[in-house]
Amino acid sequence: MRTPYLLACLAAVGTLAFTAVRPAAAQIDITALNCATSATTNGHIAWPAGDPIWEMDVVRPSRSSGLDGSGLEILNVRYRGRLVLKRGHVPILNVEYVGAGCSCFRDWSDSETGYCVTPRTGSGASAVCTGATPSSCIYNASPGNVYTTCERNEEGAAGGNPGQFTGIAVEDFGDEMVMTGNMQAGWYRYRMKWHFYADGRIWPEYSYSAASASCTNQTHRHHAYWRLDFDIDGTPNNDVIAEVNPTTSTTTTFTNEVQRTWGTASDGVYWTVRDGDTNAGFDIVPSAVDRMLPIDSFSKLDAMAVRYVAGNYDDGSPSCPISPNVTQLANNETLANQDVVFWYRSSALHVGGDPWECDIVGPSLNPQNFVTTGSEEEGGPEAPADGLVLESARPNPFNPTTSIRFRTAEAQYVTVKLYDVTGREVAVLFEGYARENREEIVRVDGTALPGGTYVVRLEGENVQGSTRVILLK
Ligand SMILES: [Cu+2]
Repeated sequence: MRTPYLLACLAAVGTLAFTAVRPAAAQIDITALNCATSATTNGHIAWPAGDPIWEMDVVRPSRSSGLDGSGLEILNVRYRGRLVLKRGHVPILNVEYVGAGCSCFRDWSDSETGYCVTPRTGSGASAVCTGATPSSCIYNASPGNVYTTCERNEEGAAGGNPGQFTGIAVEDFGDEMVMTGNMQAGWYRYRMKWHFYADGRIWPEYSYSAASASCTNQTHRHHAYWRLDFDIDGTPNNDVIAEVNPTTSTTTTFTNEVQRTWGTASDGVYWTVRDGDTNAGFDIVPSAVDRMLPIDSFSKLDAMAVRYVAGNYDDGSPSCPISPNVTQLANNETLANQDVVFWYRSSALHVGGDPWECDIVGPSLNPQNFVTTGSEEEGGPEAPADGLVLESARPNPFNPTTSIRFRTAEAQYVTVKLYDVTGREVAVLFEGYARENREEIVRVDGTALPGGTYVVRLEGENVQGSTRVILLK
């Protein structure tokens, strides 16, 4: 049985499934650029240029709000002209050590470190940026040129700053616009990205990497707390947050402030935020890696629905763990007809002895009920094939692995294969029974493949689709 709700989901997400790749020319408008150290916002970004799907004000990490900064901060985010987020950022960032001697640290997110945004030669420890370092605090980089400590670590190099650029890099990948900030706190290098897709999805991404030190070589847990101040459709006092458990078919609307956990991973718990008038909003879906670390006495919560209080961006604590004062944010006040804020924890387990690992986390924000008319779609994404949501790979470009999510409206047998540009089949990525409207994740492992563009093609009994991935080596 498909419910109207699920149909609405498919309609909203489906428009993004088969987006035409836009030309690689500069398609991002950067205006109101203000790099002064007194600036409260550093610039306005519109993408694609001319007829933007996404618009927002951005703040570089060194200017970000909160006690310890909050990373690459976005303000006044509009999707197809409609306000969705008043503010998005990460005001709380903790590291928790499993072994003795290092305990835990509250890290800061307002110290930027250099990275590469221009073409580079070599890789890993020998990677070198070529050309002059852009002087602007917001730079429109050619897609694929953003190279931070995370990528460097993944290529086996020890920590270090791979370039001199600080500030915000923006890239246009055709069906996706990505903004990047790169930060440093002690031994750690934190990369924060916002991915905005033509189909309305948002992927807030956090990546944890490090330099080698006695503590970073111990097993530890990273916890970033996203603060998402939704003001869907510009009416701040009528957004509604709910929790959905698809396994028990339960939807719980939060009438009062609350701290929550996603519970058993197989339950697939996620959260929704909707405008009380238009019902437009987002599903906030944890990624599998986010779910790897359940809450404990240190991390406290997976999600939290609270009332907006001006300037109240964190738990008021300069040190770890999460202050008991965080409960003052969620102390059972009513959420009815209030401006609501959603908090979400993205965490990663960083296993000792592998300090060069870069752990990439973050939920998926999937748009719902942003009904688009035919005229709005002209020149935009192609119409979706019936009954299939095939998302773009993330990350993309990638090295060495990436993943792609899909759902079919009806249960059916599905194969997903990887082809090279000549059409030669390279790998079978998925072969099996896809359940009715349940997300499946397909992994692409490029370890043994040459760099280049590949096509991922899905064939079902009554659906088909494809998406492109770029392996950078
Ligand atoms: Cu780590």
